Amino acid sequence: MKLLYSNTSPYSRKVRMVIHEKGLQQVITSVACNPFEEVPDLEAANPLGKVPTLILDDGASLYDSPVICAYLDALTPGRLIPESGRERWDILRWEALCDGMLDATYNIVMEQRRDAQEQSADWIGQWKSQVGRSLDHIESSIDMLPNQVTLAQLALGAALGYLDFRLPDLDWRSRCPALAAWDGEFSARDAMQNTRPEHVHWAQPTGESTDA
Ligand SMILES: N[C@@H](CCC(=O)N[C@@H](CS)C(=O)NCC(=O)O)C(=O)O
Repeated sequence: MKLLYSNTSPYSRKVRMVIHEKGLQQVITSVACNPFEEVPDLEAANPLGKVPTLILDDGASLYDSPVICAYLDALTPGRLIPESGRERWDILRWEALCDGMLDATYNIVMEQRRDAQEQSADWIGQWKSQVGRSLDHIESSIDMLPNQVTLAQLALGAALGYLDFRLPDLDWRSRCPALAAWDGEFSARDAMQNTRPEHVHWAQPTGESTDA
């Protein structure tokens, strides 16, 4: 299998964390690419041209990140997503919440890259409210996470890591001390340490950073 990913993409990070937790590194070749450039392999595999995209051994492809995570999880025993019952829906809801917080953060990052006069303060305000409400909700329900590691914790780690990486001024730790304590411990995990985003500078004619 081949994973098309970007080092700075938080959705890719969640998938790469699943690969680590499930011990699938040997069966997946990870290929870094910049989805904001023309990448024929990526566009052929995923008409949306987004990372992460997983290409299976028979040439079929899977996207987006929740689909890839569920597929990889089902490959081996020791599930990150419970197979049935209420627990399954709880974990998928956690993933949806963390991914939604990521969507809002990503939108802010992209909007703030536009020329100042083209940016919408209304939209940025709306996305910041979504992030703030999500953080408050997670802060008050962090004790509801299961004791064993599931996809919920991986999605949360990826979302908080992206806030640190792209919006450090938001200072979510001051707002959410319980979450900060949780993150302090969880960040030490191999899956988090081995997937940390780095400032990648793809060759751009303008010299601007256009990675996620
Ligand atoms: N819902 C998708 C979101 C994927 C996504 O937006 N990826 C970004 C990088 S973080 C991307 O490839 N953007 C390129 C584009 O929008 O053209 C998922 O969960 O995989």
